[in-house]
Amino acid sequence: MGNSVNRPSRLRLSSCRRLPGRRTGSVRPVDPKLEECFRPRRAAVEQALDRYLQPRRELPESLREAIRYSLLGGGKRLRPMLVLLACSACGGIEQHAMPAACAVEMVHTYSLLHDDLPAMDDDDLRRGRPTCHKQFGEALAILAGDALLTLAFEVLADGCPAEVAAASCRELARGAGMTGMVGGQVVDLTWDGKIAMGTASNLPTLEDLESLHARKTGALFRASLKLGVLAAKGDAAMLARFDAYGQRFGQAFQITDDLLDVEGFAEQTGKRVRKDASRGKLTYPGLLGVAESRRRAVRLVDEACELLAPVGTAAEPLVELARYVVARDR
Ligand code: GRG
Repeated sequence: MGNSVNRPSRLRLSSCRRLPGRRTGSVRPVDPKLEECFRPRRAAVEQALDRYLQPRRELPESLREAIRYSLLGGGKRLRPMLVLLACSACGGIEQHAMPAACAVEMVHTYSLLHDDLPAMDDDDLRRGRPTCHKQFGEALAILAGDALLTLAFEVLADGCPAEVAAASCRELARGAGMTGMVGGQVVDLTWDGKIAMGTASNLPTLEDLESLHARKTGALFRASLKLGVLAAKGDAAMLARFDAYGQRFGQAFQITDDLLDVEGFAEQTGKRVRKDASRGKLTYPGLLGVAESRRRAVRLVDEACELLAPVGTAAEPLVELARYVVARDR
């Protein structure tokens, strides 16, 4: 990586606000000091993403425009944040994890871009702007997604030492692929009636819903944490600990996403709201009610934070990020 990227590798919450012990059971507003902690990392990710999209002679201009529109058009950058913070929590240098952070964001952006297509979720608003296919047409949106997915693996292969690159490509492929995000998406579209059901099936249960989201959104969060640990050359125990945190984080994120669809506003979320109920989609608030869904999300975040307690102060930003995820309004 070049020197132009900020180097927040040793930034700790000590430079923000220290956590007063362990709090449980409460959602609280996001501390503005937390933003101070995340801002330099987000800026570094934006710069690195931009650099990966610098003009290459062989790249058609229309494709470059569609990719830039989608990849650099906002987004919370949660997954890159998880990669970088997991790396530093394991004692690694965050800069070493930047290719992985960008690769995960590319895969995430591709998934949003394809998910918004008429054949899938059919959305016209994403990150507060018209979706890629609304702006550039379906063919280019599909191809921009394809290009982002493949670029992610090129970035990983080029940007990491061989052993780390191989392990990271494997984790990212598993998180994104048929047993991860793509598999979850297929189940979701099957429930939606957009993919034919193979065999007759009963009404989905809470267990089915959890299994769907574990794949559709959870697997990429878990991959993000594992990529961070791998970049720090963390051991198997670290991988398992951060993976367990990622599992709870992903579930809490999804429950909050469902709650935002019920309670949020498009101006904040940057995407259409109230669409789950109108489409008869199975959601956490639909199954459990709003209050129980919220309690569940908070409980999961508490568990996630407990899991990182043995890591100590190095994991404080991840604790804060988990708390943010259930308190967010977008
Ligand atoms: C097309 C293979 C394929 C998969 C699509 C991730 C996904 C699977 C679909 C997205 C549908 C959706 C809105 C799911 C809810 C959870 C989610 C991934 C929300 C968007 O993630 P954020 O909130 O988005 O991190 P930003 O824009 O902040 O990056």
